[in-house]
Amino acid sequence: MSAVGAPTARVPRHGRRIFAIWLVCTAAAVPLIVYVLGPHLPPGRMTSEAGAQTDANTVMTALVAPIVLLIWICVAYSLVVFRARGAAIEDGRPIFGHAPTQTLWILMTTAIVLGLAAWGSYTLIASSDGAGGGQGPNPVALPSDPPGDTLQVQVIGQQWNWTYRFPAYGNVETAHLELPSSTPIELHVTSLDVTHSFWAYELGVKADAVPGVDNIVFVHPRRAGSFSIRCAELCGLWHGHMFQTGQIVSGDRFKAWIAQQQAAGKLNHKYLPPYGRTYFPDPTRRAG
Ligand SMILES: [Cu+2]
Repeated sequence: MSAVGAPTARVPRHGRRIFAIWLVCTAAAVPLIVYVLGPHLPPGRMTSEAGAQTDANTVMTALVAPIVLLIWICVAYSLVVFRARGAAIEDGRPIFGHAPTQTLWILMTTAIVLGLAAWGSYTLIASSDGAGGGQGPNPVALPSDPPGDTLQVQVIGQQWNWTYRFPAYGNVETAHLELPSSTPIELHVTSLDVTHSFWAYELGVKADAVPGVDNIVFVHPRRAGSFSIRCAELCGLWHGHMFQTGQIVSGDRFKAWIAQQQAAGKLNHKYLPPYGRTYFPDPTRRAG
């Protein structure tokens, strides 16, 4: 920083020292974040969608680390080097701006923000996994899966439980969610009564469940395993009861499971309205 009335005595080049310390710390921290912390960042890699979120979290953490380190190092350096010594209370030298620093700051923040916007737009539009994240019935980009391969699963939120319907299997209704590991999935999230939010953490899915709305979410499983399901929208007294554990299983196990569900006739239709793309709460239904 340029200062007015600088004394003629040689002033140490604080900026260069700070830069050197910052460079060493950043060179150590960024590879640690990418290679050591990154694989442990949420939400994991059970699905392509979750993997893309883990990648995004890794990139963001690696990008923010140099900025956070610069702030910490400046503060620590100031505490050590610039702290008042002796009894006299003196003001520091006034600072009147520094054009190169300000220009660099504007250029760097612009580059980071525009770079992230370009990367985000690219992954949204060009990804072969599609862009359905529960934003509505018309995702801006569809997955490039072969047509006919996709399994549609309707997720119905209801005070206070989740129910699933499989239109490809005669609208069989289940109280538990199992998904085949080798098949692209298209979740259709909706609600019977109030706004819920279908949050399947390990799948990388969080989609609002709203009556009258068909929110589409694409899921591409990558490996078998169990995942937690929660409601992420305070929906009434037993909101916390909307917790389940779902499974991603092999295609054969899924076929056996769904056949079992069909055979058991676990249909809940006397409680739930017949299958539709969306549902409305009782008063509207009664009003026709
Ligand atoms: Cu809920």
